[in-house]
Amino acid sequence: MNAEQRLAALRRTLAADGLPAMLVTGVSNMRYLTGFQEVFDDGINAACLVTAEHARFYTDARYAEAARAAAEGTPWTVRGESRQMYVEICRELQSEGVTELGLESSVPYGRFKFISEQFVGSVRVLDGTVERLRQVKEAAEVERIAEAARITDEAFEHILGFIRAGRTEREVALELEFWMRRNGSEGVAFAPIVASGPNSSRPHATVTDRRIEPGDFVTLDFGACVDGYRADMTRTVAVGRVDGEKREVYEAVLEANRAGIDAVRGGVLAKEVHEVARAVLERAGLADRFTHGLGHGVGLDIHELPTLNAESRDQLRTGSVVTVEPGVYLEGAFGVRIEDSVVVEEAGCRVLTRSPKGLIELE
Ligand SMILES: [Mn+2]
Repeated sequence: MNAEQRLAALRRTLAADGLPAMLVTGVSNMRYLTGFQEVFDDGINAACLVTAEHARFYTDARYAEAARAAAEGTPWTVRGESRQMYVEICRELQSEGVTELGLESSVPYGRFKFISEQFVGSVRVLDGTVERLRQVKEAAEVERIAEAARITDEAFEHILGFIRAGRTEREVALELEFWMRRNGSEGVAFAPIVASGPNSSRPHATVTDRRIEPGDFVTLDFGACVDGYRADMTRTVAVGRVDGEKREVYEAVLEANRAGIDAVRGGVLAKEVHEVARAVLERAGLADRFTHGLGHGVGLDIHELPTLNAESRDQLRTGSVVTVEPGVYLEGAFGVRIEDSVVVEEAGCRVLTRSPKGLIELE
């Protein structure tokens, strides 16, 4: 991880915006900027202050030792003693003569209010600044996502032998999670979705105790996580034989997934890729049942830039990792979604999730 390059890129952005300092508080943004390993957990209390001269990581005593170890050899200075982090931040900014500060809108309101009152100067909300830097991945970041995708593929192969009529969605989700964690995933990229039968018509169904029945589609949307980097994949499998309508919908979604992947390349507009996949479903008479965007960037967060949907103004950039995930949802009946994570390349893309996509009918 190259903390120097990432800091330099942020400083260029701040200089272009005429801003002398920025306080970064989003956990994934802090993780990205510092490159620290083995410091961040879900409950971390920390803030990164970046000025033209300084890069300071503020945290409390619970994280200070780990942060100091991680900061060795990086441009970051760790402040870990203060019981009142934001008092110290405001005092230091003032002593350095900083009169304008950029904040992320994700900063908790109580802290925003405190800074607004204590900081002697003006405060500006700068959203998406670090997120835009994160959009294009370094080779080492892509490697981690690829490794997460590899574990995800192996988990899929494993779970095919576990799914059968009579198992509950919760049992399948637990087995997926357990298998991934035992095989190198740190936690999971997100709580796995296991949606069976009529539940599969809900794109982000929550896991239930429903027992899988013969003739069901089961949608599995899940991913592993390696050094903070996530993979995202969805497969829909049949349990037993499925009828003609289910097959037709499955084939249409698969064709849309393949067409979307074929349309990904550096420089293309994200909305054009969405449209290519949507057009396939339109020809199948299913476009009105494709109710979400085609995909999203993935990395330290499961949903990040760029956004692939009809309204997006994003352009796909070489080095981004994005998902391609068309779905068709017939309320009360069933749904099908097929999703892959791909790296954008100059003339196309490289698919990281390699699990089979032809219709699988489990015994
Ligand atoms: Mn996704």
